[in-house]
Amino acid sequence: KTDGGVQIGILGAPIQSGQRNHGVQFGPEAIRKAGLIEHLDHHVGMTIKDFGDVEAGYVQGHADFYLTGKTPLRNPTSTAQANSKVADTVENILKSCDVCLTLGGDHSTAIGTITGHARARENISVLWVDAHPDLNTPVSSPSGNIHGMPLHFLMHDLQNERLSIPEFEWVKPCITSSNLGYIAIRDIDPGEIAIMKRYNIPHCSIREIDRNGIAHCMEKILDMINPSGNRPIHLSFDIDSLDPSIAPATGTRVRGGLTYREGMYICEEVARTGCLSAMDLVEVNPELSNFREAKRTSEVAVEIIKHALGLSDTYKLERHPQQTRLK
Ligand code: 5AB
Ligand code: MN
Ligand code: MN
Ligand code: MN
Repeated sequence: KTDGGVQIGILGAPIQSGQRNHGVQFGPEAIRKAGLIEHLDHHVGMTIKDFGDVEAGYVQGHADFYLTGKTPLRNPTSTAQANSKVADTVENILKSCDVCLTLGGDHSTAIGTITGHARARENISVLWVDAHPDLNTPVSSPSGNIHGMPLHFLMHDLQNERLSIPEFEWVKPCITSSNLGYIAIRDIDPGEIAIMKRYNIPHCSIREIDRNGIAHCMEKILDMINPSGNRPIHLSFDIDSLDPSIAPATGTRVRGGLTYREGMYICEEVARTGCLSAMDLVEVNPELSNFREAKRTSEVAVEIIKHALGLSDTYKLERHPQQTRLK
């Protein structure tokens, strides 16, 4: 580790097996092509190290996991194997870097990134920015898609809902309902609502943002998941949290999302905590829209990342002079 300030490690996780749209595996490439590295490089007090892409090794036709009377779980083997590599790589990156940024890929990637983060740092908190809570169990899932289930694998409270799915044995619970917080959720399945209520999971739905404003919501949610302000924060940003008019190139668009500024404000407030230690930017699928919309979505993804890393001009303008670093 050099003393050149904050070290940011970047990893691509071109995982697609957690859902059924072709193209999300090109997310890392699209975000890089939109100029990610160029935008992050050459900032005083920040060093960038690109670790390339994890070998996702998608095997088409890997057996689904059948459940009686239910939609089968899709591609569990590919998803588990790729995520195991993501977990090892994130853990390793965090040995030499202050922050690990992972580019998805679908949101099943968070199984790997959060596991790796929790192995490398104690007491992490997760801020989940998404239209969806991604808290389904294989039984509650309406789709069988693992990108809608990553958190049920990881939460201590939900371990009794886990099925013994081959290849997932390495995934150990590492978060509880008091260190997970949601913001921008608006498309929530019945099983997810039940779990959120049962375990009192902190959240600010899009409706609460309508009512109280983004500034109040960010204050509330950060206070709940990081009360003494010293926990390493894992920011898991699903691009579908943003309104589809801003980020159209994604697989599960839900109307009525975050405005551009609300999305950026969330990230600026995370930067302001000085606690960001891992970030996922997931679900950019450049094949689900025309070229211009895909390019626009990737450019917004780059902006989201810049804001979370404290590189927005609006944040710099109000920042205290000695706060030149993330941590
Ligand atoms: B995403 C849905 N809840 O489980 C399900 O994009 C959608 O990572 C999940 O948030 C969306 O299939 C997963 C209906
Ligand atoms: Mn998601
Ligand atoms: Mn989503
Ligand atoms: Mn989605």
